[in-house]
Amino acid sequence: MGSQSDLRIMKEAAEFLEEIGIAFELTIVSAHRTPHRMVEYASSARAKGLKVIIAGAGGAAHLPGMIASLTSLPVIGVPIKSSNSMDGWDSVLSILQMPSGVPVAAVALNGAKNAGILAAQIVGSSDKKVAKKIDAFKVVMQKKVEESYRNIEKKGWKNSL
Ligand code: RP5
Repeated sequence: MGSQSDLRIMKEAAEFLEEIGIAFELTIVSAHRTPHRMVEYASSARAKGLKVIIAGAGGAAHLPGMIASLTSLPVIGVPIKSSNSMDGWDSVLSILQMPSGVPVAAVALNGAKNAGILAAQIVGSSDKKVAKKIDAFKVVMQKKVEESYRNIEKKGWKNSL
């Protein structure tokens, strides 16, 4: 993430990866304030054993795109509504509108949990154990929705229109 101030959002990705048992590292790498560290981090990421990079940044969010320009690992970008964001669109568009040849998988504004899930799915595409855990997560999610609509149906509101 680009700043300590992004942690309140980015911790949702970390929490998901922790829950599902995927090893990860969480750190601060700023495209604008520590550009040399960003180059070093991105260019050594694959050799270090990383499989996916989740990069979260707000405002003029250049971090995900710049990281993607420096590595062949998949990069997931999390646009963050930060103190320097106008309304969040600045960050969304900075991450979404990448030039041809340098893709970043952009999730929703503040969508760090989805970034964690997508990263796990990328790892799971070649790791059966991880894939099984994601399948189990989806079943839990489905059951929660089923419980919600059953509760609504119990009230007799199902066909009230
Ligand atoms: C971006 O600027 C960071 O990713 C953060 O979202 C935003 C504001 O940073 P701080 O001024 O809070 O450190 O580069």
